[in-house]
Formats: sequence, C-alpha cells, structure tokens
Amino acid sequence: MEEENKEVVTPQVEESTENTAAHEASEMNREEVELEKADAEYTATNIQVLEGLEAVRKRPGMYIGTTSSAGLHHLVWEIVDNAIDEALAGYCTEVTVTINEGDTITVSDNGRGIPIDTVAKTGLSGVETVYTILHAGGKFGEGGGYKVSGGLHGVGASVVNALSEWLDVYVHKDGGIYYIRFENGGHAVDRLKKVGTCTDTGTIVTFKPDPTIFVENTVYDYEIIRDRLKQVAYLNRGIKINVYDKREGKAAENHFCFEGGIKEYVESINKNKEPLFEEVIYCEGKEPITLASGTEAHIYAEVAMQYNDEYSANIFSFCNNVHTHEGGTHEEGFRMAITRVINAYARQTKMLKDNEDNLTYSDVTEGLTAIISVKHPNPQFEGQTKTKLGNFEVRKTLSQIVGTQLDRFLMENPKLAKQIVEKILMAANARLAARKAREEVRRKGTLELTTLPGKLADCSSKNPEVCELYIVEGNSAGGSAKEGRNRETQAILPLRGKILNVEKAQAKRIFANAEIGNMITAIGGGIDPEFDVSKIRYHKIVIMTDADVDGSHIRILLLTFFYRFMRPLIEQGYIYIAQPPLYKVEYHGKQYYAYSDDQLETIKKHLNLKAGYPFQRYKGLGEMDPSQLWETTMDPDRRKMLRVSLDDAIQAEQVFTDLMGDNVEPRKEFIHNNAKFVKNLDI
Ligand code: 1YM
Repeated sequence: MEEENKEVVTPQVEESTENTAAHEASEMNREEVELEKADAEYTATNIQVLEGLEAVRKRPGMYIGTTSSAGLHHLVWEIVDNAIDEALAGYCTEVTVTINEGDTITVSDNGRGIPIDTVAKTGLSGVETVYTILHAGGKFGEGGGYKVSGGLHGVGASVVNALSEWLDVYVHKDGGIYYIRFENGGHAVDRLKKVGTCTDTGTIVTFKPDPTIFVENTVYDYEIIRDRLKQVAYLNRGIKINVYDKREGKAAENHFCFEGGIKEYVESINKNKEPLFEEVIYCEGKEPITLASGTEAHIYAEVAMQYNDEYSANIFSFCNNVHTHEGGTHEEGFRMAITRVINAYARQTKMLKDNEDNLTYSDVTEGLTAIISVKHPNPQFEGQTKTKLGNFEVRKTLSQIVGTQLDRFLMENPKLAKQIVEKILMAANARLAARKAREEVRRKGTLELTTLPGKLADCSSKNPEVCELYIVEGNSAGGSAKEGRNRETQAILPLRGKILNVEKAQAKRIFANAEIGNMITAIGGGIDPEFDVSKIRYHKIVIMTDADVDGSHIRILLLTFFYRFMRPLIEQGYIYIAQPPLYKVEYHGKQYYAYSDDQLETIKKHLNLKAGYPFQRYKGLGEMDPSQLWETTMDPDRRKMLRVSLDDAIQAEQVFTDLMGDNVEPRKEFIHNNAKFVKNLDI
C-alpha cells in the first residue's frame, strides 16, 4: 500500500486555532524567516493598498458619482454585482440583501465563495485583494468568465470598502468559514482567518457606510433597493433574489425569481394595457468577440417585445443590467432590424402596396413594449449621463439576431403577423393624417404658429433662463395670478376645465385640441418627434392646480402630456408643481399659512392658540386674492415648489398607463394610494 501523503498543504491563510504540533528547531527557524518575509511583503502591499483607498475617500464622487442618497445605494449595487456575476458564471442561484438595524447592509450569495488563497501579484488573500485593490474585479484566478454586471461605474468592491466605517467578509469554501474585517475606510484589522467549518459555499458581506463620507444621509430606502433588485431579477432569469428590511418599525421582505426573464418583464409593463395578442416575441443570441487582451469572449443579446392597443412606444434598453437611458448601438441595431423586417414582410404579403412609402420606425413601434438587454465584456458607456452604449459591433449583433428571429416569427405565425402589420398600417395612416392636419394649420396662415395664444399673459423678459410659465387651473385663479405675478419674469396661461387625455387620444385629435395647442405655442419648442428643448421660452414651467381631486387629475393629465410629447422637459427638470397653502390662520392682524396638516398644528402650538380657534381652509386657488397668491405660491423668495424628476422612466411609464389608460381598477387603486406618485417628485 502506498504510504499516505503526510505533507500537509499549508493553508494560504492563517489558522486561528493554535498549532500544537512540535517542530524541530531548524524547521521553526525556517518558518519564522518565511513568515517575516511574508510580513514584509504584506506590509509593502498594504501601504500601496491604503494609498489607493485613500484616493477613493478623497474623491468619492469620481468613483460613485455622488455621496448623496444615490451614492449610498450605489454601494449596495457594487456588492450585489459581484454576486450576480457569480450567478451569471453559473455557480450561484440565490442572492440575499438585508438592510439591518443601524442601516448596515448584508449581501450574501451561494456561489463558490471569493478565492481565499494567496494571489501571487499582491501577496494577499483573494478576498483581501478584491476588497483592497482598486479594479481588482478582474480575474486573477484561473480562466473563465468576465465581469458583466454593473457597467455604469463598475468600480468594484474595494470602493465600497474604502467608503465604509467597517466591512466584514465571510467566505464559505472548501469546508471552512473564513473571515476578514476592515475598519476606517478599508484597513484590514487582521488577515483572513479560518473561523469555523461548514458544508456549504458562498460569500457574505456586511458593511456600514462611513457617515463622514455620506454626510447628507446614511438611511437606506427599502423601496429603492427592492425595485432595483426586482429589475435585476427580471434581467437575469432564474436567479432568486431575496430582500429584507430588518429595521425596527420597517419590517418588510420580498422574493423575486423570474424564470421567464425579460419576457415576464415585458408582460409586467403591459400588465394594465390590453395586449394585441398573448405571445411575447423573443429573440436571443450571442456573438464571439476578441478582447484587446486577446481573450475570446461573447456578446450576449436578448430582446422581448409585445404589442398593446395603445399609441406610444415603450422601448427600454440595458447593457450589463444598467438601464441605458440614452440608448446607443443596441437600440440602433434593433431599430434597423425591426423596420427592415416589417417592411419586407408587409411588401411581400402585399399588405403594403408597391406605390406606398415605407413604414417608419415610429409606425412599427406604435404600441410596442420592448426590452433590449445586452451583456458585453467591455462596454463603452457614452453620452451626457454615461448611459448610451457606444460599442459599434453591438449594432450588427442586434440587427442580425432580431432580423432573423423576428422574420422567422412572422413566417411561422401568419395570423399574428397579419394583426401586427394591420396595426402598423393604421399607425402609418394616422401619421399621414396628422401630418396633413399640421400642414393644414400651417397653410391657414403662418400667423397661427408665431402668434402667442390670446389667453397667455406673457412676461416681458425674453431670456428663457429667468422666465417662468404658470399653467393655472381655471380662469378665476388665472385672473388672480395675472394680477399678482411679477410681470417681467412670470407668464400666466389659464386652462379652462380639463385638458384632453393624450393617453387615449390619437395624434390627430391631440393637435386639434385648443388647450394643448395653446401650451405648445406658448412653450415654443414644438412637440415630439421634433421637440427642441433649446427653443423653449421658459426654463420653469409651473403647474398650478387646486389642492383637490380635480386639481390632481388635471396635474396628471398635464404631466402625461409633457411625458409623451415633450419628455426632455421632464428629463431635464424644467417642470414644477406649485404648492399653494392649505390653511390660513389670522392672529393679531398677522397671517400665517400652512402647507400641510402638520404645519397647521405647529403654527397653532407656536401661537398658543386654544382649541377651536378659527382658521381658513383653502378649497381652491380662486379663494386667494392676487396678493395672497403672490405671497404664498408665486413669490420666488417665499414659495415652495416640487420639481418633477424622471428617475425611473419604467416606473413612470407604469404610473401613466395606470392612471390614464382604459383600465379602471389601477386608477382606483392609485387614488387610494396617491403617495406613490409623489415618489416620482423631488422636493
Ligand atoms: C456578496 C458578494 O462577491 N461573490 C463572489 C465573488 C467572486 C467569486 C464568487 C469568484 C469568482 C471567481 C472564482 C472567478 C469573486 N471573485 C473575484 C476574484 N458576493 C461575491 N463569488 N471564484 C470565486 O471569477 O474566477 C472577484 S469577485 F477576482 F477573486 F476572482
């Protein structure tokens, strides 16, 4: 029998249990010398490490964009990205994120566990390397895989460590539990140590964001984490993602796993719309690519799409799980393919006659909800907000994949194909009719395009940067606003009654609507697809409606109109909502205004008023005289306004269809739960 190999493979990490075996003196000396050498190497690496992490602490914005709430949440995405990468590599099925008491975060996965043995280049354990060397994310282990998730900043776990008060990592691997702790922005308290045994594998990371870095806010928002992880679950089919809030009084949990991936995502976006037919068209494929380093990798692309009975297009694209708001080459490839294939099919089946013009991209995407998702080993993000995919080769990848597979779908499903083309032909006809209607308006006299609406009381300044347009509900409030305003910078456009619900109307009717026409001319930038934000006449467009149900309905109608036809106004933060007071208290000849119930209570307390002391409740703007309206709602030095933002276009999309579409149920639900919409507003 062969003698058992007695040589113990020295673990690359220190054992915390004491080694009691006796050694010969000479052996001990040799070990000591080696340990000293290792210590010296360790110290040398550590100095470099700390310099790197110090740079992150000096300029956190360079690495995570901002140290406001978005940056705070970014720390979570970085750690989650590593777990998702492990899942995409095929080794991990479940990821769990927990907000703990004290707003620390724990992220765990059941993957292989971060490598624990020493990395030759750094002399540090794999775990310590990943958590202390900037951009160590890449492979230092053998072969396989690349980092695909998280492209926007994609800075890696070491940045999270640098910006944490403390950070703990536990790795379950090869039967052992290994632990390392970092404090004060990434200083390893000790080296990675074995602290126990286990039978599973995985990585568990807990960190506390450093309050001296995140001075504005260190409180996590469960909904932000939940919504983002739900999106990640849609974009990476089959991965189970758990989210918990363990903070006192905030207990919550959610579990996501979508076997259908982006197909289910499209269905969920279309949930409250009427699909043209049940099927979701799905295309998928991969394309080999050689990286600069010579490594062979793949671009992986998938697209899911479903038509509904509405008129707007909802195309959302992603690269490496990052929402590419500004589009890019993947969207261009998709656009080329879908336009080409549908035109070819429509001509081939003679549904589109030889003498008729080609269908446009806006025709073929009317009422289309689509998700485009690309995983790229080396994404180039461009554009103003770095959310535009720039890799040129992706255009062809998408064009080919969507081209062949959409074509096959149409061939194999002639009945559905006919439904699609009929819908698109209707869109094309409506487009032509709308163009005629616009030309008609133009022909009737250029006057109409250049003359401002008679109802508009314009301001005297012509500098858009200082000009404000108040869109006011009702003629009487409009009158007060006209009298009370600052004539130099504030213009008033009163609206009579409700404006048209653009969600339900076709383009032709929308252009014919007088109230909408007035707004378009007053604002001056035209409308989608020709909307030009550089031509707008006001940099603040303020919606001023009553604080009642009708008022909020009008507000939503206006926001829907801006969202559909002048979206850059919302994206670039030009739309505001006026905040008229709800109550007035008069006391010793002085007037006090309250904008909320809480504020009313505070004022009463402050003035020491007895219970039953009278106060006025404003039911509408019309109840205020011009000077009151100016003082409380329009004076730039005293007013309060909400700025409308579009952080999450997909969620906004859902809100608008829920509120404005044909289904009554979601609207009812919304009215019960109005706070949800206000979430889309920045205070
Ligand atoms: C809770 C966060 O970081 N999981 C995780 C990370 C890694 C691995 C497994 C992993 C990757 C590889 C090999 C490989 C990382 N490893 C590295 C590096 N969860 C979390 N799970 N073995 C394990 O990619 O080859 C970086 S991340 F660089 F060490 F390989």
